Amino acid sequence: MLIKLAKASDCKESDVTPHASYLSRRTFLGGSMLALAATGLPRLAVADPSLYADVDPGKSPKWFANKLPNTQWQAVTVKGEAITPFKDATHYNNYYEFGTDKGDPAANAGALKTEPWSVVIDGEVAKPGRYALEDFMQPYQLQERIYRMRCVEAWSMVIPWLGFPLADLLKQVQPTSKAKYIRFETLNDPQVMPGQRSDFALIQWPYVEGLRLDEAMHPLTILAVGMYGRELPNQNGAPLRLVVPWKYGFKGVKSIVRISLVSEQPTTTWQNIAPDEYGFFANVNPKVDHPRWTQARERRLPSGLFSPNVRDTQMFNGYEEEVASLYTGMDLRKNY
Ligand SMILES: Nc1nc2c(c(=O)[nH]1)N[C@H]1C(S)=C(S)[C@@H](COP(=O)(O)O)O[C@H]1N2
Ligand SMILES: [Mo]
Repeated sequence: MLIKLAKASDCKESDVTPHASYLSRRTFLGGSMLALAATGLPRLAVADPSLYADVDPGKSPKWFANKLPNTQWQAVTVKGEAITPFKDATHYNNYYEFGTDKGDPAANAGALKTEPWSVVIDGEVAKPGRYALEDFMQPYQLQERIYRMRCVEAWSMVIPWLGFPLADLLKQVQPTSKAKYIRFETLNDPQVMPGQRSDFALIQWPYVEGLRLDEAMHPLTILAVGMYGRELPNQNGAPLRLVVPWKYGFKGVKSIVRISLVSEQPTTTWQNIAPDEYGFFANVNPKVDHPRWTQARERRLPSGLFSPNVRDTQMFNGYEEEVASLYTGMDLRKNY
């Protein structure tokens, strides 16, 4: 039996999640798109890589293992949609710093050293600073969020992330009244990132992305450090990446080294390259086509020649109920 969950926007978040409240907190996650398996089914250890087929458990750092939600839980998923196999999620990637072919990030990102790692918080905040990743993560317990991910190129996946709400970080660092947007930067290191050395010179590194502050505060917006019950593989943006499930995948900036609160809308990487094709908002919208292809449908991975696995794209990637109110009165055709 499946139980429908409350809307994500019904959730009231507290800064830190004690283990005991983890299960009850899951209930806000769902909206119409998540379902909670009822009691009676076998209970599984949370965020256990063995839950997912063919997962290489990796060797997560100690701080990571200590943050796994260790309460017994019941499986939560995107209702009626299978989780994408780990192999596809880790071998069909966009991470142009490591090359533009889908297999390049898996082949090249192994050279990225994610320990030690530090994150700078600056701009319009009461508490700026530079943090070692484990200190940065100290206040947060990891939550598992199983989200659809829709790339602007019209393919999609369903990925079980491990992360925490970006809103919780913002509560810690305290944006000033001048902060209207948040800006993220990926590591810039041509020595380990062959894509930054190549003649794909259209991109001005580092990769930059941003959100309006209310989008950043939305309970569905998370910073992820893991997926499939383990730490993020490098090609997926280790050790820290943004996940905004109602937006095209390019908003999900990888390997973050800097988070800035700013008063003006930041210029973002893809907007800078082709402003008529990639907007700042980049909300998934089947009614607003890309100038060169339709956005009405998507290929859900795994997708092959004989079973392309094509499905209709949903408004706001299926999270309309939760996020539509962020855009009331906005022309989504102009603000693509
Ligand atoms: N730094 C950086 N972040 C990035 C990209 C990139 O090229 N560089 N590609 C984006 C795009 S287009 C997508 S679809 C997602 C892909 O995430 P995945 O490879 O984990 O599926 O990462 C996004 N984040
Ligand atoms: Mo993408």
